[in-house]
Amino acid sequence: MLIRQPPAVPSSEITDESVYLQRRDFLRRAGLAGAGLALSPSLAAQLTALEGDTAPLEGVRPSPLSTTQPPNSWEDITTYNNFYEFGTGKGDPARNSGDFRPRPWTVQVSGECDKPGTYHLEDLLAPHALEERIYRLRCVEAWSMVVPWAGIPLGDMLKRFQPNSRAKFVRFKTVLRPEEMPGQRRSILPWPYVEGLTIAEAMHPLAIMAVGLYGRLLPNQNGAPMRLMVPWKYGFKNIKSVDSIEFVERQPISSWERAIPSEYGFYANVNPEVNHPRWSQATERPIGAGLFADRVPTRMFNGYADQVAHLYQGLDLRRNF
Ligand SMILES: Nc1nc2c(c(=O)[nH]1)N[C@H]1C(S)=C(S)[C@@H](COP(=O)(O)O)O[C@H]1N2
Ligand SMILES: [Mo]
Repeated sequence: MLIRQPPAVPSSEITDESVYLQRRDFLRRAGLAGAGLALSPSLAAQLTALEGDTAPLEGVRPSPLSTTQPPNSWEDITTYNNFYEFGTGKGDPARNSGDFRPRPWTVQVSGECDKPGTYHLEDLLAPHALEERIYRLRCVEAWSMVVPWAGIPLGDMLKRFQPNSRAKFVRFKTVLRPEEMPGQRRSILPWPYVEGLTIAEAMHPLAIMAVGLYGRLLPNQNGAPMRLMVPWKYGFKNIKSVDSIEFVERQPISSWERAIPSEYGFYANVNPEVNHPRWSQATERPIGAGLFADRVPTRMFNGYADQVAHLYQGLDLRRNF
């Protein structure tokens, strides 16, 4: 039985989920949600210097963009994963990612922008406040979870690279390290994993780069040290362990589109009316609800339609799936 409880943290420091949730509710009731604690340089250093994959983070502020739905457990979120670089089984990423080294970490920024370069992760994060974003996650395989991420708005990070007028899309890439990622030694997918967004999607306030989970550093199996989280799209858009950000003029081709173009489109917005060629997308199975729990209806844009539908006005979402 695999329990991924944080290693090497004194038990006095371990924030158990219920305490964590109480503290969050307290902060919300106390109206501290808007108190903008900027990410301190020490915290920025912490993010890259700490050994161990789940050290606690400080100064994570609640966000009004979070759902009030109860999050899944740490156990669910860290042992039921898709991260094919570590194998295709749901338990493989937790089991096989122990040798992955997410610190120190650099990100290559290139393409249509005025500030390209190689950036240390701590420098990318330092100017920003870490926010908690509790989001629904809907996998294209028709299961779902609710996850309390910690991260920064993607748009705020991207603006600092000063994209120019030719930057119509952003292309993200996962690190290529077959020596640390056993799945990359087999041709399960075209490696490295690539994903993309339109600039308008990337600048949307709901889109974040997550660096934490449950107030702790992101575990390897969830995409350490930094992964995308765009909650109105199917899970596979949320590329993990990002080491490259490229501003491009043409729509990038994602790994899933390249592998199976008839099944996976570029947009991949959650849409209960457009079925996967091999299964219905009308309902989903909430993870953690128990073996005999009912499936629940899937919502347009995963329930975020009020915030994001305007991005797709005039686009035929059946053809552009
Ligand atoms: N690099 C990479 N990113 C990835 C994947 C992957 O296999 N490789 N799987 C995707 C899929 S299908 C899903 S559902 C989510 C799962 O994120 P989680 O394991 O943190 O819940 O990650 C996405 N990001
Ligand atoms: Mo997924």
